[in-house]
Amino acid sequence: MPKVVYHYFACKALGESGRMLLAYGGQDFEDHRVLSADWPDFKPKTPFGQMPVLVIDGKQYAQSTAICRYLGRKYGLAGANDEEAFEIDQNVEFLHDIRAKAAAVYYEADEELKAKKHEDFSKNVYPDMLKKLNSIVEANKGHIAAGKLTWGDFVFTSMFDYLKTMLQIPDLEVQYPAFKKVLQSVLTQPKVKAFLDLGRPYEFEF
Ligand SMILES: N[C@@H](CCC(=O)N[C@@H](CS)C(=O)NCC(=O)O)C(=O)O
Repeated sequence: MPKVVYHYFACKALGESGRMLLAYGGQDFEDHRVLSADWPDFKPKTPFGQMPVLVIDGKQYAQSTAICRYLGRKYGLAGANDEEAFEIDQNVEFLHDIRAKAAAVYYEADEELKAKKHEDFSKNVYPDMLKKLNSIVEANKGHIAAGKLTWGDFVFTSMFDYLKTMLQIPDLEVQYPAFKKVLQSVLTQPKVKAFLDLGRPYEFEF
């Protein structure tokens, strides 16, 4: 087995997916949770000044989607053919589109503008996107793509709390019960569950 180290903040967001995929694949790995106080020193040592970073036998790889796609391929979670793989990519890109829209509002520094944008997006942007995502999940029997468990489900599960915070919709899974199925499909995987049951601490809520 290769020697694997995974660097990410002590939170879920864009990085828990990689941890859960490594656990799913039964890969022994060093789960290095970088505390925010240590980040300024660590940042210049990463390929793009961001995390997650996956290190395999001493070689660093970055970009969360590329990491998840790679691990998905390795562990049989990347679709049965090019078209299924394409569909996973497509729907994961859509998840990131939702995340990016909501993050642009959430991180707006001007509080007045932030409130205005939130009101606008909550009326004119989020409902359509979330309804579309809900239809995708329903059509895929509780999954992000391909009608079965794929690495896309791990991406969704990892970023779910982050998404709820950015969208400012704390009951997102109540409004869209199909989303719970995606979460369950990942969180009930025995090796993922065993890994999460280790109870490694988080520094941030999402
Ligand atoms: N496109 C990159 C974005 C990674 C990213 O935004 N990472 C954030 C944490 S979620 C980060 O490292 N932030 C610290 C910084 O930019 O200094 C990916 O998907 O991996």
